[in-house]
Amino acid sequence: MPTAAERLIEFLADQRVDRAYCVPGESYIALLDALHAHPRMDLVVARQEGGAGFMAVADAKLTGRPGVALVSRGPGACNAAIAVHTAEQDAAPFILLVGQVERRDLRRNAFQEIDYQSMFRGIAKWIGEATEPDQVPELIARAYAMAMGGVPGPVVLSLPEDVLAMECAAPPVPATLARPGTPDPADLARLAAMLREAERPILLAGHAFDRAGGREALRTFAERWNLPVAVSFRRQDLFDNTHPLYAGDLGLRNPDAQRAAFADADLVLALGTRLTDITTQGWTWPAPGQRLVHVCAEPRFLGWHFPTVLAIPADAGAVVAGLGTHDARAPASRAAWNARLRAIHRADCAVTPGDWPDGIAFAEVAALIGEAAAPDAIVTLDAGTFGAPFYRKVAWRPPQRLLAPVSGAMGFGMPAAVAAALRHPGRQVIGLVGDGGALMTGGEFAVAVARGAAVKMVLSDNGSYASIRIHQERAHPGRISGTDLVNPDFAAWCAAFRVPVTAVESRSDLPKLAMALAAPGPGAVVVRTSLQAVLPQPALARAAE
Ligand SMILES: Cc1ncc(C[n+]2csc(CCOP(=O)(O)OP(=O)(O)O)c2C)c(N)n1
Repeated sequence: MPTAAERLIEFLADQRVDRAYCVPGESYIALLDALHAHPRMDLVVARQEGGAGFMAVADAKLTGRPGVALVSRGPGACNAAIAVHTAEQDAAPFILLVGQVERRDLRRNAFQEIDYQSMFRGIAKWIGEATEPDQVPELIARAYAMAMGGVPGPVVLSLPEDVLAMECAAPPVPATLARPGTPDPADLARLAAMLREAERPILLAGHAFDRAGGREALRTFAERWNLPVAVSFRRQDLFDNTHPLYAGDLGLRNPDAQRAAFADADLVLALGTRLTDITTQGWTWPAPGQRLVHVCAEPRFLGWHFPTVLAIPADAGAVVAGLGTHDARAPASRAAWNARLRAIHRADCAVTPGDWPDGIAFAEVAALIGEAAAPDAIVTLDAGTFGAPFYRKVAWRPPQRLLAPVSGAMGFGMPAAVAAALRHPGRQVIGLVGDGGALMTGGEFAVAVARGAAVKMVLSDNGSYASIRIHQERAHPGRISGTDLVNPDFAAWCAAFRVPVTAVESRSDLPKLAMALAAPGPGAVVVRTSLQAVLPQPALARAAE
C-alpha cells in the first residue's frame, strides 16, 4: 500500500507537475523519499526556502501549472512565506507543502510548530492540514483545484510528519478543475454594442491572458476590434510592445500626459485583472464618470473599488472568444485616438545616453539588453530601481517573457532565472539583480551552476538600496539613513560560482555586454551603476557643492 506521501506525489505527477523545489527538512522526509528517483519528478534543491518558493512561482508563470515547493515546519515555512505572498499578488498557482510536527504534538507549541491557518490567512487562497493519512488524496486534490481555479494563487498544505509516512488506504481523488465561467450572451451583446460606439476605448489586459494561447487571443481580439491595449502592472509581456495598438503599462510613475489620456477614454474594458492599486494609479483610474466594463473570473473582485456599467464574472478568454462572432465595426475617429495613445507611449520609451562620474546609467544597460535579447529570451527582474527601465524603455515581444514580481518582492530575480533556465534549457535566460537583491537570494545562482543551467546574471552595483534612497531624498533630503551599502567585490563573488565574469565599469565596456549574454552556459556581468543618474536633482546639486 502506498504511503500518504507517495499518494500525494503521484497526484501531482498525474497533473503533469514534473518538478518540485525544496530545502530539505526532517519533517517531510517521507515526501523526499517519495520523490526519490520518481520517474516523472525532478527535485530542485534550493539554498533558502524563499528561493525555492520563488522558483516554484516563476515556474508556474511559465507552465500555467502549479509551482510546488516543499519546506520544513516553522523556520522553513517562514522563509517560504514571501513566495506565498508573491503568488497571491501575481495570480500564480502555487502549492506550498509544509512538513508539520507529529499529530501528538499539534497545538502544544511544540518545537518549530506553527498554526498555518493563522499564519497564512490573508495571503493564501486556502490552507489545509491533514490529520489522517486517508485525507491526503482529497486534500491535495483540493489544493490543486484551489490554486488553479478562478484567479490562480497560493495554497498551503500542512502535513504532519507521521501522517506522511503512514499507509494511505484511500484511493486517489481525481483532479477537478471547474470550467471557467462563461459569459452571458446578453452581456456580450451589450459589450459589443459599447465597443462599436466607443470613440476612445482602452482595453486593459491583466493576468488572465498569461497562459497558453492567451497572448494570441488578446492580440487577435485587439486587432479585430481595433482597440488600444494597455497592460496591468508588470505584465508587459502580454502584448507586443512594438504593435501600433500597444499603449503602454499601468505602473509606477506613469507620465502625466499618459495618465491624462487614459483618463480621457470613453470606455475602459478591464479584462482578466483585479484592478488593484498600482494598475489603477492609486485608485484614481478609471476616473469618476468613466465607463468601466470589468471582466474577472472571481465575482468578488467586481465592483470592489470601481462602479461598472457592466460587470462580467467570467473568464476573460471566454469573453474574448464570445465576442469573436459579433460585428466589430469601430468609429472612424478611433484611428486618431489609437495614434494619440501610441505616440504618448513612444515618447516615454526614449533613453538619453549620458556620462556620469560614478558609473553607468542603468537605463543604457537595459536598452542594450533589450536589443541583445533573443526573440524568445526570458528576462527575470528583482525589485529595485535598476529594473524600472525594463518596464518602459525596452519593447517586449511575445514569445519573449518578462518575469517580474507584481508583489515587488526583492529576491525574486535570481531564483526566477534558475527556474526559467531549467524549464527552457534552449532559451536565453537573463536574471537581473541589484546589489541589494543579489545578497538576498543571489546564492541560488549556485543551483543554476550545479545544474549547468545557462543563467546569465546581470548585477547592478550602485552601493545603495537606491529605490529607497530615492524616496528618502524626496521625503528627507540629504538625510541618508539605512540605504547605503558597503558591498563585497561582486566580480570576485560571481567568480566564486566558477562562471565567466564580465565587468562593465564604464560606457566603453558596454560592447562586452552583448557578447557575455550570447556566450553559452552560466555567466555573470557586474555593472558599476551610477547612483547619481537615478537620484532626484536636488541631491545631485548637493553632491556637487
Ligand atoms: C523583500 C523586500 N525587502 C525590502 C523591500 C523594499 N525595497 C524595495 S526596492 C529596495 C532596494 C533595492 O535595492 P537594490 O537591489 O540594490 O536595487 P536598486 O534599487 O539599488 O537598483 C528595497 C529595500 C522589498 N521590496 N522587498
